[in-house]
Amino acid sequence: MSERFSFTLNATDGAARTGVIHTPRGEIRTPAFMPVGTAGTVKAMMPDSVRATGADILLGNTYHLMLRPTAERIAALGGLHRFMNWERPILTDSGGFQVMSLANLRKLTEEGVRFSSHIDGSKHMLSPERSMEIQRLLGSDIVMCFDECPALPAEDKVVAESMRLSMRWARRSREAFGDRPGHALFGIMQGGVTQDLREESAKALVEIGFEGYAIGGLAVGEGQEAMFGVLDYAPGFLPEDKPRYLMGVGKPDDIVGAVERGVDMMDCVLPSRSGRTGQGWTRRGAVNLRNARHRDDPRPLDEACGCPACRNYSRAYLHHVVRADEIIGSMLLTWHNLQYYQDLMQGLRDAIAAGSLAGFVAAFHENRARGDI
Ligand code: PRF
Ligand code: ZN
Repeated sequence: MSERFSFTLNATDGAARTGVIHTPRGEIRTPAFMPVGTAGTVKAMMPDSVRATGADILLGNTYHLMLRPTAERIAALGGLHRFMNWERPILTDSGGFQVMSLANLRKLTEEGVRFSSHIDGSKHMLSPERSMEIQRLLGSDIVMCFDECPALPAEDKVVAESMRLSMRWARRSREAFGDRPGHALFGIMQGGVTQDLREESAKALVEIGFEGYAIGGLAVGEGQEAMFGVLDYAPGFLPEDKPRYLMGVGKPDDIVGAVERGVDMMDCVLPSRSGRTGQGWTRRGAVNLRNARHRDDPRPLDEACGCPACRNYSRAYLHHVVRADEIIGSMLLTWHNLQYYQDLMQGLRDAIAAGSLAGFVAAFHENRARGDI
């Protein structure tokens, strides 16, 4: 294993790319989907099971872990990897985005954000410097810059001011991160759905210099068409030889569209969260297992899936445990959904390597148009 962080691009097909991110904790095959492990756990999954679905990397959250159990406590116990028993790479988000959606009494200044905890009301502060310190204490392999993400729609002036603040914070993040071989710092592009602002943001980040670049500020209310509109040009503003990460995306068709446009990494709570509400994602689209039509159905959720939910149980059983609020319902559907997402990523990687992405994407959409079984 290489002791440094690097990215190898292996093949392209149109704007889409496939490659490998090398880290001292293992390789990340791209395009990669990162399951979300917000509070030191991918809810309803054991780490070995998450790995068994094909995940190379997890996402963790500065905001949640700083509040509970605290970054200092995790550091004293040997870091987040050991604490949660996941020895492979972890990417941590920087906290600003979660403060804005979860915390109370937020006060934003040039320095950073003061806020009170959504858990117990206690007062806290996050700044570029404090976020870098927390992500270092956690032992994160891929650290995200501290940024601000405005909700859309918003006025151009508001989006521009917010983006420029995020770029000043990106420089402070780079300086506070320092030199940490084997660990990477990713910049985050902002600028809403305005091309000039996206370009200005990309230039500012590239001038500072990062090991990878995220596209932030999307999937925040603009809709898929507008998001794809930005993804038609935004990846092209970023260096070809560095990974590109689209933050907080998305549904399977968002993922396919983003990969077609040159995105290498993504994360989303959707497969795990919707698994806990009885929703299963399959090649034929979303299936609600609560629906009475599954009550007597002996067939698996998805014939083509190798996960334990599909190998060992009927739709009738899944319907029963979901309706009865049994914990195994959340466990099985989360596993299935994460398996479906990782199988989709493997399909995309293989298709890009074979130069057959267009055919793969056409089949993906045809299957979904046919509907569930
Ligand atoms: N910034 C950060 N985290 C994020 C986002 C962002 O813009 C998004 C937007 N989809 C999700 N998570 N730091
Ligand atoms: Zn399955």
